Amino acid sequence: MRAALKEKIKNYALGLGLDDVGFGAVADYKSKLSPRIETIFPKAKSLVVMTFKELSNCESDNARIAMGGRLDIMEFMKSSNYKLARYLERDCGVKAMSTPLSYPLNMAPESRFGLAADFSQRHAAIAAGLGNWGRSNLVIHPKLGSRVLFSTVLTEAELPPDPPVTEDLCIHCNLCVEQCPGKALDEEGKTNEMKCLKYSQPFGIAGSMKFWSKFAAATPDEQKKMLGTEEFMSLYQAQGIGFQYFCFKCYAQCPAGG
Ligand code: B12
Ligand code: SF4
Ligand code: SF4
Repeated sequence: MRAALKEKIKNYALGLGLDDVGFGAVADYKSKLSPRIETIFPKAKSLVVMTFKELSNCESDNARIAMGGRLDIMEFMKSSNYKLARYLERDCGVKAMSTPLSYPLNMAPESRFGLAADFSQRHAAIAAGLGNWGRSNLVIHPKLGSRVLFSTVLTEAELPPDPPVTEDLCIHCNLCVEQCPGKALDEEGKTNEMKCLKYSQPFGIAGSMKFWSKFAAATPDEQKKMLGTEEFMSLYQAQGIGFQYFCFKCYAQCPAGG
């Protein structure tokens, strides 16, 4: 009965056109920094984790083309999230909740101003047997490699979990560490978030704070000039589209998997 429901859900999810789907038990979700799943959805028993392979856009040195590919995949992911959760509720008769694949994030100090998500997609992927940690701190999928994104639907249905990936998929080539422009991966098992952010999101929150502090201290004439700069326009654009990544190196260049 549970196995049949799992199969039905799996077929539906794969039919959406995504690349892989895994099932995990809530008890196997082991994120130290994110809140317990019970605080989000008390009846949740299973995680249905979807895997999406990113296009080659992320290899491009053109930051707009690279981010354009990310925006495309995020749209597909959000729609798949909603469709799968709705399928569980409407067609399978079980409660389900989608989880954000990136934003919104909790901006309170205890969540490190948005750096610890309410739900960790990497820990969910590991619980659902979709991969394990690489030296980059990204989750490597056995067939699809590092260049994948994850999104999860939580459900009250008890679905048989998939076996964990136990082998080390990272080939320890050290490319991610060497190629990181921000030296954010030097310490094993830890991403220096501030160093990563400086390179990967130059027009993110830190860039915004820098600009607006300068703006506040400027004369009206200087302010007028500042609003005509590439810096302001870039901040405006990054905010308009949610955020804009300028670096995909650890993610796009990893040779593991497949
Ligand atoms: C906030 C965030 C960021 C922040 C902070 C990153 C961070 N250290 O957590 C910043 C902006 C820096 C960032 C950068 C990137 N991100 Co990001 N990010 C997120 C987000 C929204 C939340 C992450 C979170 O909650 N972190 C806090 C908790 C979970 O981290 P943690 O418990 O401390 O675990 C960390 C370490 O302790 C360590 N770790 C924990 N347990 C273990 C166990 C072992 C054995 C090892 C070795 C390590 C290890 O790994 C973690 C990474 O530092 C997630 C989406 C989501 N909701 O999950 C995407 C997500 C993690 N990001 C993703 C990506 C792709 C990126 C970037 C490549 C940017 C880009 N251009 O796309 C870089 C990669 C940086 C890197 N190599 O670590 C993907 C990763 C996919 C994958 N294949 O693993 C995610 C899952 C988005 C998604 N929906 O798929 N990100
Ligand atoms: S780039 Fe090399 S060292 Fe880094 S995660 Fe991939 S396989 Fe591992
Ligand atoms: S996204 Fe870029 S800056 Fe951030 S850890 Fe990866 S390679 Fe380094």
